[in-house]
Amino acid sequence: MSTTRTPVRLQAVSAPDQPDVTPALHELYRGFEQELLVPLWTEIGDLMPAHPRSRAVPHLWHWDSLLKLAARAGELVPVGRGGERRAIALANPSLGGRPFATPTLWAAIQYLMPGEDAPEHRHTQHAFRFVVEGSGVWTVVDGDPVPMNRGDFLPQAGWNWHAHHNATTEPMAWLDGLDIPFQYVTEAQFFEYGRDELSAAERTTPRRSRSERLWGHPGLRPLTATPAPAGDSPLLAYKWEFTDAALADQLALEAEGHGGTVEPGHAAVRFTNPATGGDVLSTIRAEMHRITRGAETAPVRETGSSVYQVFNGSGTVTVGDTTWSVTRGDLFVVPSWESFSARSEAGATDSDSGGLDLFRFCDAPVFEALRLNRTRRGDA
Ligand code: 1HN
Repeated sequence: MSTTRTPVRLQAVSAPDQPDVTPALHELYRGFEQELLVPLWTEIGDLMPAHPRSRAVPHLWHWDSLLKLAARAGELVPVGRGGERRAIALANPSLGGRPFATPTLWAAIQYLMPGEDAPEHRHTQHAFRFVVEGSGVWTVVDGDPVPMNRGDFLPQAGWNWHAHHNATTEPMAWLDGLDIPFQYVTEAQFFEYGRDELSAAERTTPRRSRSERLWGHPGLRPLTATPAPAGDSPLLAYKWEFTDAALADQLALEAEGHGGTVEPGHAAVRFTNPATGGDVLSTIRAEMHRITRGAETAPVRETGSSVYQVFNGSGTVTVGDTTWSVTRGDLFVVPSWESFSARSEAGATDSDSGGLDLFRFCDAPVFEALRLNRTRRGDA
């Protein structure tokens, strides 16, 4: 492997706490450069900021623009071995053109044409699919075909074999979230190709996957001889009907005076591992929030970054100093320690829930495991 040596460049500066810039000081700094040394006193402000200053910026992508480009890619670019997936990633404008929505999270629109197959492979990166519209694709995870329909959340833990198969006559698009940028800095990634063709049994299209039949019963842990895999969720799909009912029940309880919501007019659920109650993936947290028409959430800052997708309804969201109007499918990024709030309003798209439904994923499990998580509620 060839290595390129990045020169160290140091600038002697005059500052109240620094010695005068003399020829001797210049010579000391040239000595540091030659030996590839950097003194702390020139770097400390950047290395140890008083609070997080994300390299990422808040940004919004409109779903209708993404969908048009993905559909055009469907006409022009085949899917197959090598490229593996027709996935088009959100590139945060301040992350150097890399396909990184935030410093830790990948988010992409994936598009599969009628009858197409995305070939089997596996990787250490943890992933999920979230379906904002459409149906007709089955994702096959370790041989288990799992249907994907609007509102469904499908975790895809690292190192499982997976392929996708569009069994219908319509194209389908969905959101992919992965921890690719995080794993990139860990330098612990592995990837393998699987089989080129799925078996006939794997190309069937059952209404429920085997994983849902075993693990998808609320509060009931199967006493199965098949042990739950360590860590990641054994449940491969969280169907919209259950998510929707949970949110509707929270708001109904609140209306009846029995609490249940996060704050007035704001219901929320987290997708969890039914075997442990913990996060659905070891590096990614996923949640669905419902804000009733006219309600507004209190601003919250958190360490770690999030990506949101509007699932239902319209409204405005404020990230740091920026406020956007958003509608179904739109995606936006909340960088670390930027405050976030959302308001539900009548807008361009009808809402089947009567409010603003926001799907959110974030890197909180990593921050919690490392005890780097911090939250601040309110305007401060
Ligand atoms: C991948 O395997 C999928 O399986 C989606 O659908 C996006 C982005 C980079 C690398 C692998 C998928 C991906 C990916």
